Amino acid sequence: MSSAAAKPILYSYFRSSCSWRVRIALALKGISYDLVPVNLLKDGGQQFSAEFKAVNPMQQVPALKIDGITLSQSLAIIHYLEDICPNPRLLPQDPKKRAQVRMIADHIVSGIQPLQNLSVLKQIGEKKMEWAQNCIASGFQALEQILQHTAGRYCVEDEVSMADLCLVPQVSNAERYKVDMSPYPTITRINKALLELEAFKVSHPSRQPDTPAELRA
Ligand SMILES: N[C@@H](CCC(=O)N[C@@H](CS)C(=O)NCC(=O)O)C(=O)O
Repeated sequence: MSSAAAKPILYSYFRSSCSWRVRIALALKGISYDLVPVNLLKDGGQQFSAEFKAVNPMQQVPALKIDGITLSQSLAIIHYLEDICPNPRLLPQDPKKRAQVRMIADHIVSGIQPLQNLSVLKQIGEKKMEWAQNCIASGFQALEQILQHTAGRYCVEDEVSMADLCLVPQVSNAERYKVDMSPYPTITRINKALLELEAFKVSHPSRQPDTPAELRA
């Protein structure tokens, strides 16, 4: 991103875990941006408006307008930010560790979050709480075992990586759906350590321009 370039615009919803991943990356890399809130519940869901569909045909947040292109898919956005702004790096140099970071990120991004996304829970109806708990719990059982082999202070050893950007928002979803976290001590420990970092604090759902007053920290 050149200094003369227009400020990026992030389409985000305060409580969206996928938006939070990108907000963390932007904060870590010190990229300032304008935020356009997309309320996923108001007016039947502002993601379904014609205006937003023109931004992201998938009708999901996040989307980022940057350097003359519009990107959706949080991990694709994070990879672009990594390419244009490599410091601090969010992928380790070592190929094995890089693969572990990608494995953990994919596990959350493809294997857990989509199963408990709003549009799926709407279809599930009355049993949505139980459904979300089961999806997250079975994903976390596997993740806990994986992290026992890969983790240091964070998901893969001691360097904050893309895996961590996916972990914290997913734990927040777990808390929201009242998942019992006691079987996952490694996930809980890493989440706590990450939440102490400034980039995770400023991007937190409780501190966004569209956070309702009653949920503000
Ligand atoms: N794979 C996409 C998923 C995006 C996604 O599921 N976004 C959710 C919020 S976290 C959403 O916009 N949901 C709207 C809906 O389900 O109607 C990504 O990583 O960005």
